[in-house]
Amino acid sequence: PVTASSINADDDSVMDAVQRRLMFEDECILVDANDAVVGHDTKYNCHLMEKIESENLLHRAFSVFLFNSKHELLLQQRSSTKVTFPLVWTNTCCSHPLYRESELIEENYLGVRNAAQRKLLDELGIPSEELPVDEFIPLGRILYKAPSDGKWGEHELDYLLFIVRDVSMNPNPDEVADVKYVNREQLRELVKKADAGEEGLKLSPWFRIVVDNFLFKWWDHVDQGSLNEAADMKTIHNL
Ligand code: DMA
Ligand code: MN
Repeated sequence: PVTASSINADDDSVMDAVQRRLMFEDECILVDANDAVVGHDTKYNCHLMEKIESENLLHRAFSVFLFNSKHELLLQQRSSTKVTFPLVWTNTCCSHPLYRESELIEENYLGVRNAAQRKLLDELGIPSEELPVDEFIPLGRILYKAPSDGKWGEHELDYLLFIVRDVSMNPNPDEVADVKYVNREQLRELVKKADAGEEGLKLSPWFRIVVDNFLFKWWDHVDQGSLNEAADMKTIHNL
């Protein structure tokens, strides 16, 4: 569908001011395919498809999957002002650990956990006290590339973090258009609708990769309280 964002996807002058600031302020961590840090670059450069291809830029990211005590998964719809993947439905929260000391810590995945705590506050208004960093359970890493609209896209090494907690929320409209908790059946329905192109419903490519490859089996571990057994932080899944 032709949307304001797809028409304007290549024109920086119409980029939302909040998102533009983040594009230049956020300094992403560049990694190689084994997740070794090789440098850093702006969020802007890291998401330009042309640079991704010509310089083989790959950056570190994280995706949080938050479940409540009923073991429903919290989804968000990205705001219309996001530069990449506006208005798509996706997992609870995604972003990038930044090139700063607190988010580069590799021991116990503390850097990505710190970044997750920061962005869950920023995007969803979840108080950090409600999300102790040691409760994020890293389950795996995926490497993927996905074009968005126009000149933009993703090429990420993405840490998948699960957390089971009842939280309070106050979504930030600059980041989030809508939120909802879903059970397995409701998620399956959503995937069906997205596949059928119903109601203009779209899912993010990285969420879809996780749904198709890992989510339902890891959901069983949420139910069984055995997430630690599901974790495999050695493999980087190239998907
Ligand atoms: C980037 O998410 C991370 C993944 C896993 C796609 P994002 O575009 O929501 O990042 P940010 O919230 O920093 O704009
Ligand atoms: Mn990214």
